[in-house]
Amino acid sequence: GKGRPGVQTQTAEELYSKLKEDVLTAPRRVERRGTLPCAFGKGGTCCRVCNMGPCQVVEGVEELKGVCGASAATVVARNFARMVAAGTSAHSDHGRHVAKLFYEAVHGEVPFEVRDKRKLRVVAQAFGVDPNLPEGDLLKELADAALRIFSQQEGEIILTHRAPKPLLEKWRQYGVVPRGVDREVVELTHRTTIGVDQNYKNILMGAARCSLADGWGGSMLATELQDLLLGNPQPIRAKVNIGLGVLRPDHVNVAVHGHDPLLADALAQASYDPEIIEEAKRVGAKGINLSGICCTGNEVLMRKGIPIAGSFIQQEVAIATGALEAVVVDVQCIMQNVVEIAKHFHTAVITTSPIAMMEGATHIPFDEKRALEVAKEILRTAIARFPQRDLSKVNIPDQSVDIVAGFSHEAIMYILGGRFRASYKPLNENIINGKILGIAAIVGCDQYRVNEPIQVELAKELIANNVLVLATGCSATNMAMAGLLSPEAAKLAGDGLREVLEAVGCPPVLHMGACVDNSRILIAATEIVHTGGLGDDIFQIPAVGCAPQWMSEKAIAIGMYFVTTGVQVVFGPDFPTLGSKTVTDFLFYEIENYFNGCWRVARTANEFANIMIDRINGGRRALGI
Ligand code: BF8
Repeated sequence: GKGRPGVQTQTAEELYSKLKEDVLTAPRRVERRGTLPCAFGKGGTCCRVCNMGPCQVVEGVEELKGVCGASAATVVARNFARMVAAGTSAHSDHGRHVAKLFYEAVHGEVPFEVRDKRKLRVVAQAFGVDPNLPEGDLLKELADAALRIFSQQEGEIILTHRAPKPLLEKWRQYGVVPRGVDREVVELTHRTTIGVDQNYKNILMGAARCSLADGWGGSMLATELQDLLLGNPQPIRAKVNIGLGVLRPDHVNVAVHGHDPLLADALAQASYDPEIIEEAKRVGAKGINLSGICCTGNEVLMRKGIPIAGSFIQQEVAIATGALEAVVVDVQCIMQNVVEIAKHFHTAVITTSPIAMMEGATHIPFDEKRALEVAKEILRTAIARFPQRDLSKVNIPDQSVDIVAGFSHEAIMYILGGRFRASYKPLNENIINGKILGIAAIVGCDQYRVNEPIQVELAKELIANNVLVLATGCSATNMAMAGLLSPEAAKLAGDGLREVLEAVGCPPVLHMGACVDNSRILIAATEIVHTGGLGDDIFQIPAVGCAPQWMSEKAIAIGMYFVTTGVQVVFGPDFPTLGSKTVTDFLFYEIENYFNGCWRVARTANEFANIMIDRINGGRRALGI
């Protein structure tokens, strides 16, 4: 920051435009490619599933069906379903990694201890394990039950039984209760290959079932087991900084980027190791400074209070500070361009996963059984880069903001209801009496094709209208950087919401974690239903969700499981089915007749807010409140 020796104080924007002069950055690639992405791909009407094509398909034009005769509806539904399958596989493969580690941990192969016994019993019950078993047996049965979430060939995966009864019955009625994640993903990939499922509705119902295997399966499992292994997030009262300004000019700076908190946890431990600190001092640094990027950032922020350097769109500019010795990546949302940018600086890009290698990066495989050892090796690689830091290139923007994060669904319950009568009752009451109009989740990515801070504008508008905002993923990071995650931001709220927030010292936007932690919202919604007064199914809660700058297939999987759970979900600035009116009408309107949830698309903060507040008001009217 200002006054720190050897550090200039350009803003992140200035830094980025300077970087753009030397190297092709992602925003510059957007400029160069023109403003419009491929029209057929964007609308979902490019069919690439066989070698008679690829075929561009136009709805309603016989001549422009696929060579095989595939209609636009079939092609669009297939492409959409494949996005759901890919998104589900990403969250769930992350979950599998956690489940495997959990299995190894309870069988004594990796040291660990579950501190939160209450949560252990709740999770055991959710996985169908008798919570009164002796702890050793309980853990082993839980580990087996967790692995079944992936491998179960027939019948309903047990976590779906956490849903409110009427919702589960609806899912049963329409045949979308998922079997094991692996089966659902494989089947959906199969049925969308050439010449298999050609009924768009049937394909979309398949996508609905697969998405539930994500939300009420792989993602939920990842969240719950990570909480047991690493600790259940609690609001970190001590303020945490967030933004590029968290990089320190006098430390070896290491950014953890990706999605796996296990790696980040090991790096955090290693960074406190006296031996490592001594080695850092030997090269002239004061120590190791760890920060996070993307969802790994959210994970370590929620549980450890480690600061976030940036969201998805800041991964290049973080390196351009010239003060980053290493970016340590695992899986998901890591841009190939990172290596190109790093070439212009002294930064090491270190890959750690056998399924995510990058040309030009250093590969140090992460092995949980030797976690601390590997973490030290990674930090030593970073320390070795410190003497190569070019002071004339160091530019740490003086941008950082204080926030409060760590709102697991349990934490929200404690804050609202107090430690001894933790419940959602006060929240329900405040929704019923109208102090809180409703609940909105602003989740998902940020990306280079949208320049306006839509999440922030939208959140402000919702808060001003007494809507409590929940956030995860890169949207949470964006709102954090705008100051909306500090209790002082309660002053932006309408009178009713402000009164509630100020009574408990809560920010108006509650950071619930990474993208897999959207499953926390499912559990919170279920608790709200069970608490009473707001209907007996999730769709009746005056609540709505959105992902204003989504870019990853993962976001589509998340949106689909919320829709199938009964929530209206608004995406923007584009939606991948717009090339077929038939499919879009189904997902936007007809699907509501099955699951009471539906999709919408919006482009500006205002459009988002109007749709979302309308939905919340509609929900209130239906409840008669
Ligand atoms: O899972 S919000 S850009 S980092 S996909 Fe990626 Fe999107 Fe960020 Fe995390 Ni989620």
